[in-house]
Amino acid sequence: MKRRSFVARLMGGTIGTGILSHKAKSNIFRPGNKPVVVSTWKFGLKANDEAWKVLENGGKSIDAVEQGVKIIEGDADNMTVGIGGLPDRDGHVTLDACIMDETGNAGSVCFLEHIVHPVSVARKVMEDTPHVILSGEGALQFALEQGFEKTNLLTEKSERAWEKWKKKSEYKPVINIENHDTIGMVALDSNGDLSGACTTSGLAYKMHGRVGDSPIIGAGLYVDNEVGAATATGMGEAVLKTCGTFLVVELMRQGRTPSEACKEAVLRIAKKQNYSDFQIGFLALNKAGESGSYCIHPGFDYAYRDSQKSELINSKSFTGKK
Ligand code: SD4
Repeated sequence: MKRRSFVARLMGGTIGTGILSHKAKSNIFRPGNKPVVVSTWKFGLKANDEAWKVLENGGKSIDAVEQGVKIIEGDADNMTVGIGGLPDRDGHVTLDACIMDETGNAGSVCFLEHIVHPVSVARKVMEDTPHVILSGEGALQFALEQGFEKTNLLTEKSERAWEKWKKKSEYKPVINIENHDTIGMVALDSNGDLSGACTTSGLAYKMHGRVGDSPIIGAGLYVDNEVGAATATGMGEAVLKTCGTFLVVELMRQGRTPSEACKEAVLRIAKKQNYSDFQIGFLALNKAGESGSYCIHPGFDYAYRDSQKSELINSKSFTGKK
């Protein structure tokens, strides 16, 4: 983006031309609503509350998103993120997480066992290693070296669910049930900087070794501090094949609002893949603090918080035709 046109849009002006003027709203990048935090699904409300403690005190978005999603990772009653997550088909709870800051720096862990807060390990990968992704045994070794504790993540509740599943051993993720509930969070702080985090136990009863979209930069999460940030939830394979959140952010760069960008990314998936039996939800926040989402099937919602309100917003969907 040329500096002049970007600055013009920051000012709410209309100097930007060419591709940027396509569908551009003149105020899309007007610095306005900040701080603000959004996150996927209903449990995002309490994650946002935690993130808000950082944001309302003028803290950084990277700290806010880490603190926010950790609340869900540490909740053993929740069966889709962190401790208590449903295992793979062999009975292992394997976690995926990533984090990305306003400088474009990123860290990720995948196929990680025995650690309650993979997002914090991902942050250590980002800050203390020359790498972006550590996986499996190597990620665990790194976490233990960093002082994280080894914990049994398979709770009695998850083990009972797995034993029940094993009787039929059918791998058919149920829309909005077994393929939902990754927490993806993106935030804009009072300094105007964007960051994001995404963490999950992945699809229940996946093959051992399977890694989804959630720890992959550009798939489950992407942040570009000039433009906006996006996160994804749902069937990771479909998001991976379309570089989902990278696409959403690039569409915002071209002038789409967050909702329009999420919708276009869903349409790309729906055009190429048989979407009847899986859900995808995209959630985006732009540099102006405007948020939006879109999903394939009805049932996805996201949690919103700014200085005025905290609310759950029901997403428009492709098959719901709202
Ligand atoms: C995955 N995208 O592992 C994750 C699952 C998910 O809400 O988002 N569930 O494919």
